[in-house]
Amino acid sequence: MREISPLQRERQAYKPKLAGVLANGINNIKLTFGEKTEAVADKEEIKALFPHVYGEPIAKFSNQGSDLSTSTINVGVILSGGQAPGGHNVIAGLYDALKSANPNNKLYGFLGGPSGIIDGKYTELTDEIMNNYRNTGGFDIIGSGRTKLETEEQFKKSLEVCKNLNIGAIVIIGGDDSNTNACLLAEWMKANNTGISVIGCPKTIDGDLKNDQIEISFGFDTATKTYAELIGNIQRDANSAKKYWHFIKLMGRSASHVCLEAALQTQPNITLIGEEVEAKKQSLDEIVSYMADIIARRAEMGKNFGIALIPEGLIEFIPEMKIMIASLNDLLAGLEKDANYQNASQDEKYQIITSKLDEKSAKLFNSLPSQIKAQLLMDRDPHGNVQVSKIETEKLLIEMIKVKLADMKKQGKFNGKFSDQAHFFGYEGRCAAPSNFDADYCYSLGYNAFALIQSGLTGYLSSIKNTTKPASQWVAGGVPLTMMMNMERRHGEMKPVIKKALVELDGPVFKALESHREKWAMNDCYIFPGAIQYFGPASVCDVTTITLQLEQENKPAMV
Ligand code: FBP
Repeated sequence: MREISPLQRERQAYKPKLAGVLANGINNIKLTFGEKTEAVADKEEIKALFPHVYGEPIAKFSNQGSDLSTSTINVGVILSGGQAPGGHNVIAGLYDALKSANPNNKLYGFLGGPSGIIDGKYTELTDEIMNNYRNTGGFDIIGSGRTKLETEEQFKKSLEVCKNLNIGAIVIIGGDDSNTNACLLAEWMKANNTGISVIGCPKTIDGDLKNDQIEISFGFDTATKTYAELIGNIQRDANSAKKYWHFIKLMGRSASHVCLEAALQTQPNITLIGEEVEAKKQSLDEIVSYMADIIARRAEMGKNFGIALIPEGLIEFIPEMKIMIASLNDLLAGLEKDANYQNASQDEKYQIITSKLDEKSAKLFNSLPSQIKAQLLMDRDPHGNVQVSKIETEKLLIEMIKVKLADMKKQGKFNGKFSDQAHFFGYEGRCAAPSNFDADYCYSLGYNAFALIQSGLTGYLSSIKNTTKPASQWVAGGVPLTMMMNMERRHGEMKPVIKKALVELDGPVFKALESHREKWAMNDCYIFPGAIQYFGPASVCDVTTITLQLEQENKPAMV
């Protein structure tokens, strides 16, 4: 018998709330279609690359009848990319829908991410396995991975595996890159008349897989609440000891939603938002000056402590860095098979790189501490992304601020003390036990994915809307994946990918931060949110993120 904590035992008994329209059971759902759709940008290129799944209409479920297929089906499920709280509940929702439709249906979990379907590594999910993972964090039920699905050979191997297991549909649970995989696979499966459909589910703690049709990606709610708890605890420590400046880097590779939400929940002294840095074309030096100024002004008030939140992806938003990183990406893609470069020492590598960069980027690269240089040259992930979680931006800023403050001291502009602590919160939140919101939302996403499959759809993303309302009012349907795609440069080539949603600087969420941050900089308005609550009043346990409330209802929420 597995040993589990008392909380996990209680949580296993939790029955996630289903979106209203799905709550009458899988055999009481009818599909309706909206207008045909277009890609968000680069329409012609996307249409040409996805001729069989492009432009399908938005799908919506109602209870006005029932027209879903009742035939027996085996489904394969893949967890893809970084972990996000609630993934197990997506699988639980899919499993329960599939079994309630027909107990002979089977669900196969492919092991270790997309590579599982290529290599034929799988397990059949059973009641016993599933029950051990309900309402738990993590992706360990079947594991995850970041393999990019794109070659003919990979697709053919996947088809072979599916044929052996008599699989009629595949569900890919992932972020923008993983759902790009889903779209490529759906296109290939349809183009080759395999009869296998592919449905995606929107996952990522980063919160950047969202648009008019997808209100939130799962995991964002739990992860941000977990980080907010930790930040609140540190704020209380800082406010007690009054001796450290805490620099806290928060995950979110390409967008600053996590940092923004955590800031609204905790009200720290400094919050950097990458999208703002880019819009204002701020240089690294300007960011350092902005932070040093707040540190000096607080020191004048006798406050030699504070909290600064830094988004993980900051470095790629600083225009000069962005240009340099884009050149590095192309250069490194070209040097992948260059034995001279691969066998060179670290210092020689820096020289080779510097000789190939333009003058400005070379100068910037050389000005960075060698640790950061090495981190910038690390392998890209299989989708071509820089591994920003490994770049210690918080430490880079601390070092640069020390130099700036020393200079300000000489000029009589800083008379305080600066003692630093660096933190990085990322992995701490990605496998937390899902909040009630994520538990319910994920279960509905998975259940809904099966409804999309039995409607005969392919190349769709499972969509649950109206999420700031009680689950009984949630709306269920599907969004064509091609609708979210555009062309972007990856590994030195233009590729079709799902467009990431960045923080909108004229949107209500950023405006809420902007209107408060000067007050939060000087006064200590810290909020201590405490741990996620699973049992208790709905006003505590079921409340959604401030981001979601502001985006969907423009409600002032806590701020
Ligand atoms: P996904 O986009 O796959 O959801 O992952 C996001 C993320 O958590 C980022 O915030 C972070 O930069 C990255 O994963 C870290 O990746 P890894 O788990 O490979 O270290």
